[in-house]
Amino acid sequence: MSLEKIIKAIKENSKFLITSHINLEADALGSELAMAELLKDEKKQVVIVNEDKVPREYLFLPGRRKIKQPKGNFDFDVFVVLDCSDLNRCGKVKDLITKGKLILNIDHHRANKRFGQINWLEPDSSSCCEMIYKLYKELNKPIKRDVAVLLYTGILTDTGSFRYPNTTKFTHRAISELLQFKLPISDIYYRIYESIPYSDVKLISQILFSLEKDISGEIFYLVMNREILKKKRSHYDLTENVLNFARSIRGAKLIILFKEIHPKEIRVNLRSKEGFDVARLARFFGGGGHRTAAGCTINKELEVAKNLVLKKARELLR
Ligand SMILES: [Mn+2]
Repeated sequence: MSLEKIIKAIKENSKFLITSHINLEADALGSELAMAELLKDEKKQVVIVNEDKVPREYLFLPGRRKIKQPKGNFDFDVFVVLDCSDLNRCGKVKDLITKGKLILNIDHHRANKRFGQINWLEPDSSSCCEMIYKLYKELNKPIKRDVAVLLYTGILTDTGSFRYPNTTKFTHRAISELLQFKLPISDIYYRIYESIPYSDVKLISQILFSLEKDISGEIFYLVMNREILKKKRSHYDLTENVLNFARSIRGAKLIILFKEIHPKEIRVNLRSKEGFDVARLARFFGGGGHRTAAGCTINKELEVAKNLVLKKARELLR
């Protein structure tokens, strides 16, 4: 089993570099930091390297100060990639891999590209943090309070606060154990979801103003154009916010956000409700993701990209 192979690789090696995907969020950070603690407990040498800085809303995560950026040399034998479906999603950190390094790929994305020598993939796990929790259990390692905060936060965000279908009885059992520490759950929620800068709330209102209903009546879409993106000052993720809001529309099966990154580079974010598989739609345009959350990039003008995606979406919805 691949989990056993991961454990073997941990036991047999001594220097580890941990990384995750760009656009850092709680599951990436939580699993990196919890994994680092586990390896340190095994008396290993560990460094976490990310291309991105830790976003403001996650500055409360214990241990985040130790995270480095990909500058200079790092001494390691094993390259541990967490919560990352594709090695390219590691950004510049990928360039640190040299010949002879062992790559461990630990992930829960269904479309994972199996880029590691050892691939421990659990598409039915709610989050990578849930997998790291399993690793602690498998190694019989006690979970300390700081690690509980990390794992809780990653599971919280990847399950959409325990409401997505990836939430299982195993998830709740894990959470129940983590909550033995009386974690500051309200404070964690507040820091992540209720600390939006005023200027971003104004931008959200502009994006929501663009909301349209497709002729199918089941597809709703929004546009974040150049004008809005240029006004963006903070690192707060508007995408998640507007998509979550649009998901709450009665009768919505598919939500699409078109982001005009450049005049001919349109990032398309997809969310679904009631079973529509958005990963399939994303793959058609060279992207990927989960059944309920996926994305792709189309190198065409906004209106062209919009029409292409909507046409294909209607086709798949039928
Ligand atoms: Mn994740």
